[in-house]
Amino acid sequence: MDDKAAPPIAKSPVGRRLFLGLVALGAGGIVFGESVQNFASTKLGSGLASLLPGGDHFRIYSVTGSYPRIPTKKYQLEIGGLVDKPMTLSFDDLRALPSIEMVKAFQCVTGWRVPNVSWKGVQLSHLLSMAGVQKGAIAVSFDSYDGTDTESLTLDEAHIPDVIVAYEMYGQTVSREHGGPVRLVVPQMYGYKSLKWLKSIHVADQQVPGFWEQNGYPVNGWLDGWTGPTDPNPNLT
Ligand SMILES: Nc1nc2c(c(=O)[nH]1)N[C@H]1C(S)=C(S)[C@@H](COP(=O)(O)O)O[C@H]1N2
Ligand SMILES: [Mo]
Repeated sequence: MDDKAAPPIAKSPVGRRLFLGLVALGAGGIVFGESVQNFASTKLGSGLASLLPGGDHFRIYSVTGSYPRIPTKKYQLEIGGLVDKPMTLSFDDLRALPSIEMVKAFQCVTGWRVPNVSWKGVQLSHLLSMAGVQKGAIAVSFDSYDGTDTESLTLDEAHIPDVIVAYEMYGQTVSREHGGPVRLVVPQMYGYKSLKWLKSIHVADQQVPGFWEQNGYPVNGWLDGWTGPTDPNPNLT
């Protein structure tokens, strides 16, 4: 992989260290969208130790090195592409839809795994049936408010019941650093499929590999049946 192809990447630190630990790859350097200095103050204040890597704890990732700030009042989810009824949903619209709650392990390719994460959100399959998937569609693409990360699922994968558009994590609105207010959660696949700061859902007649896949990760991110290297692209993680 040519390093120049990779955008600036955070080297998987936690909290403020994410901001401080950014590594620029390639000649372009980094343009910061906004400061992230206070992003996790509540959590850090209430238990720094619980966020440190090494145990059963999340590491916070952002391929852009910053975290979009999206107030719930301004949040919008676009659904379009090969659908009968393209739509834009607000945070309140999403919350008003039938929801599911689930408790699942969350696992990153790099080896960390968090058991028993509770999520609440709307099944992707429900959103797809609301929008009305048209003939010829075979895949779904996802864009992030970070402007860089993208993901994709086959239409069949998108209909798996535990694939959700999540707005709550551990009983609270998904936090900014975890991709809030709304992120995708695909529990049966590696974490990179669970796109944070979800902006849009696009139904299509072809599957376009997402950001991580363009950087060496398998398009098929199933936890079972992983045949790739433990860390397909250490530059990214
Ligand atoms: N927008 C966006 N979504 C993303 C990522 C990212 O860098 N940007 N990283 C992915 C990876 S590799 C993992 S393991 C999880 C990590 O979720 P967390 O940051 O909430 O721990 O988010 C995934 N979704
Ligand atoms: Mo990951």
